Amino acid sequence: MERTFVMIKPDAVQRGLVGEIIQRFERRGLKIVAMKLVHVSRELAEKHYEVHKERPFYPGLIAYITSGPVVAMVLEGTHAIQAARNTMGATNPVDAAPGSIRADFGLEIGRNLVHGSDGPETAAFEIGLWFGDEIPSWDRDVDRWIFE
Ligand code: D4T
Repeated sequence: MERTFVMIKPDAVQRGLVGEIIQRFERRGLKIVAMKLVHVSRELAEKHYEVHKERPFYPGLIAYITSGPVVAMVLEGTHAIQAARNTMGATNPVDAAPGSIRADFGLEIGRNLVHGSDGPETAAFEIGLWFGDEIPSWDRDVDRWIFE
C-alpha cells in the first residue's frame, strides 16, 4: 500500500479549513496513518523545500510556510500519491480542476492551501523528515469496501 505526505498549509489552518480538507481525503478512501499540528521551524522549512532554494519564490515560500501552524499527515492507500495530488488540484489554484481543494478554496499559487508529495522518492523523504521511519498502519473495518 502506497503512502504520501500531505501538509495543510498556514493559510488553510488560519481560514478554518482543516476539517474540510481532511474530510476530502478521508471520503476518497485514503487512510490517515499519522497526523500532527506543527509550528514549522525555519530549519524544517528549508529542508522540506530544499529543491526550490535557487528559485525566485523561495524566500516568500519559506516565510509563508513558517508564518503559522500547519497540519502534517501521512495518508495510505492504493495510488495514494497521485490520488492525493488530484484531490488537491494543480499547484496554481487558477489552473486547478473544479472540485479540487485548490480550485474550491484558492486563487493564488503562493496561498495554495495544501502540499502533497510528488512521487515515491519525495514521499519517502518527506515522511522521514516530518515523522521518522516507524509509522504503523492500522486495520480499518471498511477497507474491504474501498480496496479490492
Ligand atoms: P507543494 O510543494 O506546495 O505541494 O506544491 P507543488 O508540488 O504542487 O508545486 P511545486 O513543488 O512546483 O512548488 C512548491 C511550492 O512553491 C510555491 N510556488 C511555486 C510559488 O509560490 N511560485 C511559483 O512560481 C511556483 C512554481 C507553491 C508551491
